[in-house]
Amino acid sequence: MTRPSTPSRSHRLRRLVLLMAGVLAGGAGLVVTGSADAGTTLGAAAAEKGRYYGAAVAAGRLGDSTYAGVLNREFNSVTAENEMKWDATEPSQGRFTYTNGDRILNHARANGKSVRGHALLWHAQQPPWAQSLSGTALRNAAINHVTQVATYYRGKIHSWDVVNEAFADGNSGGRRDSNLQRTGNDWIEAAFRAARAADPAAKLCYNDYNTDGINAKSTGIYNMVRDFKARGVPIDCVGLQSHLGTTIDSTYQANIQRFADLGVDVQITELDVQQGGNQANIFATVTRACLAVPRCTGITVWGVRDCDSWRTGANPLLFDCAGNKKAAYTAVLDALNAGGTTTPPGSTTPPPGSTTPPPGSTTPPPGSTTPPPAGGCTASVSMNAWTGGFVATVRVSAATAISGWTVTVALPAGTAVTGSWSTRAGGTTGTVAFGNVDYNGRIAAGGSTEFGFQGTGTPPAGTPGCSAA
Ligand code: 9MR
Repeated sequence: MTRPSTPSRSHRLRRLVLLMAGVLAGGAGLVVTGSADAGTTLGAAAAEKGRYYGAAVAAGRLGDSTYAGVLNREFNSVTAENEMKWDATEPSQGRFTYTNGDRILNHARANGKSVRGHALLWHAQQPPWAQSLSGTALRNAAINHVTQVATYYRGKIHSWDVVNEAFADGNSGGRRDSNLQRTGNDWIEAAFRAARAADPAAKLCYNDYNTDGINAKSTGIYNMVRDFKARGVPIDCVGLQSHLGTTIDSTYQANIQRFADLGVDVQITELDVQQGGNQANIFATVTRACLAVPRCTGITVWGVRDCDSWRTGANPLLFDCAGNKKAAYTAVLDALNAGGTTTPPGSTTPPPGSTTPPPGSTTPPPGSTTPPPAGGCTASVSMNAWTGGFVATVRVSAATAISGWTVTVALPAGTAVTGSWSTRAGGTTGTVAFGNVDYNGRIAAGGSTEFGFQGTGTPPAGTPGCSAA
């Protein structure tokens, strides 16, 4: 088991924040942007900021009603803690087993949650047969593993940790020695290319620990990502695990920002924090740092309750063993609900205080004389398409407060929806109605939320319909 070295081991809150963005000079009009209603769960609050808030899930715990209750209520993204790793999915060479991975995936999808895939290649948790291979035989087996697993889950995984923990600790800034590394320094890019070919819709991430600030290890990874971007190696995001002790690096946010500046998303992938005097503050600091960087698209905590954590005795999570919310939970929720966020790319809602719609916005410009229909909702789409497939991110905006929504999308003939997140899809072909899930139906006046779907075929064109409840 790899342990990072750093850790020593209701009521409805309703704060409507209306931001008067300013009166445009020359009497052009009054511009008012309102933040969304405060979210009452982690997932809802994060969704209102265009992010996800997820948890690592163990298939064996899904039958625990306290565990499942907290998971279903609070989180809108899920990562399989162990069930999609190499030893779990290919226990003998060429024989693939997805039973436990599918249990987690199906639970997540049935409850409207997106799924992070973790992890295609890693030096740890390899099946014994792979540990005994080397050279070309291991390289071929590894790439085949990436291809098979990413193909099996094609269209169902929001982001894949394609390669996990390949850099060395300490000051070298170089790669970790491993059987995979000994197949040649290009093993990481080979894995990313194979993953892209197998699942073009998934965001492909490099994931590591002790990278939670600007240091030699994170700089080594930064240099690799910069090189990949320069040479066109497909990489979409960097995962910062963030297994934290009792302090947080003062360069935590700056480190996220420098990766974002390379043109990749950043995801906080395995957050947990040693319980102690600063736990709640550190959780809040991580949350604020992510919200401050537009390309930081989500946070995952590494487990649901303290007793579910791999860090026995550290009590590093947001819920106690009985499923009660801890002070750290409230700190995170408050940070998510506070103003001052930045809007991730693809979003069509201007950040609070903005008077200029982002490029590609389909919402009326400030000062427009055609407001959205009173009492209703509008939907706008950001489309990422390639030959044969697409991923659509849909923003649902409400002019006045609503308590539910349905977005209808007309798909061209031959096009089919293969997956969706933060919504319930009523069908896969023709005109498909996408309804809200429990945590994102309620939108305050002037607020918005996001969901997504992916599909095969030609992407739908035009503006979807939106009806509010
Ligand atoms: O939480 C996981 C634990 O149940 C496993 O025993 C362990 C085996 O290595 O892996 C843990 O998850 C790790 C994750 O996959 C990668 N980053 C470090 C995590 C904690 O060790």
